[in-house]
Amino acid sequence: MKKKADIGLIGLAVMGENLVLNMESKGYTVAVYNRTVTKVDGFLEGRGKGKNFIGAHSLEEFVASIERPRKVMMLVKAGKPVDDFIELLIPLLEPGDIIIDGGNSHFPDTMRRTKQVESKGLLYVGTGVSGGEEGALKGPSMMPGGSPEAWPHVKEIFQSVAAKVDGGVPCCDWVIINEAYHLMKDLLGMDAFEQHEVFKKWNKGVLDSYLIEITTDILDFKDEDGSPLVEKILDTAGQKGTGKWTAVTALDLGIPLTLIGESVFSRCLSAQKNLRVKASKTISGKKPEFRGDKQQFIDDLEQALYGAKIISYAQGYDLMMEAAREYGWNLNYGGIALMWRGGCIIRSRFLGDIKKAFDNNPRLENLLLDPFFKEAVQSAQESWRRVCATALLNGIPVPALTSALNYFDGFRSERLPANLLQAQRDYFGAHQYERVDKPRGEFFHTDWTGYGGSTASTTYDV
Ligand code: 2AM
Repeated sequence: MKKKADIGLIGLAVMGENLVLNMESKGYTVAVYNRTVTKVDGFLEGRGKGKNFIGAHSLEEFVASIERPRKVMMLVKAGKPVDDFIELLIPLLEPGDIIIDGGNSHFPDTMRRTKQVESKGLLYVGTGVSGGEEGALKGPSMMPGGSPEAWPHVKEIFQSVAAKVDGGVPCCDWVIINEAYHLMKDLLGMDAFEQHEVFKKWNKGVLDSYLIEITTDILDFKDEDGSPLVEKILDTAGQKGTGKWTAVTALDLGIPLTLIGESVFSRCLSAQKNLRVKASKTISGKKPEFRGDKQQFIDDLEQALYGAKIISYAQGYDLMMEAAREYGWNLNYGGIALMWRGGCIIRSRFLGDIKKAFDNNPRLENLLLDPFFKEAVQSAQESWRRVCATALLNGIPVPALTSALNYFDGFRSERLPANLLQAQRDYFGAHQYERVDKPRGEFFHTDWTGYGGSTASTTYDV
């Protein structure tokens, strides 16, 4: 065993344990520490036995066991525990040492911590580690940011543990898939095993992706009595907060990230189980009744999912571009797509097409303006409209599919009815408006009622 560790990791929970095993398997010696110190011993006697780990029972011992410049990675609960460990580490570390946060921290926290840690002469990296337990062990998608000077020091370790693919938003795909499942189940009357066959086929086409793949497996998974396990799972979704953070950021930046917003709200509605049970007994509505060609509808669904998925990426990139402008980030958009191609739960064949779009036009303003994606959405739209219309007529909620289609129709409209909105705002609040026949930036106020006066309030943007 080497005398000192190449990297240290704090937080031996599921992700931490799997990530250090991954690092060790790539030839690195890893120092490990955990708040509850007994977990360190448990790990060294269990999955870490006989391997190149240095277990520490105090932070002092932990820091002293790492080669300089030290790389100290935390995989602890997001929020206060991260700040607490930073406070404890700062006095123990020396200039040039690097603190790395691998938890799912909210990016404004990472920006704040980068400043704080850099002011002490240390470097900071915040990195998303996606791919769940299996990803951490076999190769996660890693999405680092923070002090640029830290990158050369962590690059080798990160790239060797990260997922490899030939040739890095996230919960929206999931919801669209759930809506397809809902339609097949309640409108077409298909059981989970029949649906499994459809998903299996979809995974060989344009929808080929990790989430379609795991859905295929889930639908075929039998409970002890031989029936599909999925039908026995309570329909109340949990969330860890990343979807909500993304939607809140979009609201702060004024970007129409409607799919992720709808996805988060759909989960909230699903969580109101008791209320829904009560409502379902008292409110009557349309009962699903399918008339038509079942196979045609399934083919339409595939196209609807594809169209909505393109919209969700177009919206996600729109948000990243605005955040980059707002915070002065220099993002490599094609590279981001490639980073997500392995390990990450949003990995899909499709990400290679996004990379191509940015290679063809590095200044692409929106994915929907790229010829490949424009074509794909245009050819999906007939099917997609039929699916949404049929779902609405049959009373089956499809918030993600429809909000994506609404966004698409809004995005391709030269003129939206916001002119009336501006008139109303000027009428009730003297908020002023711009005119189609005058240059942008010139504002007008009208005395709509004849007794309103001519004082206009100041204008503001979202
Ligand atoms: P524990 O084993 O001592 O609970 C995931 O929960 C990881 O974050 C675990 O390693 C856990 O340590 C750590 N963790 C959770 N809350 C923490 C806190 N308030 N301070 C320090 N570590 C914490």
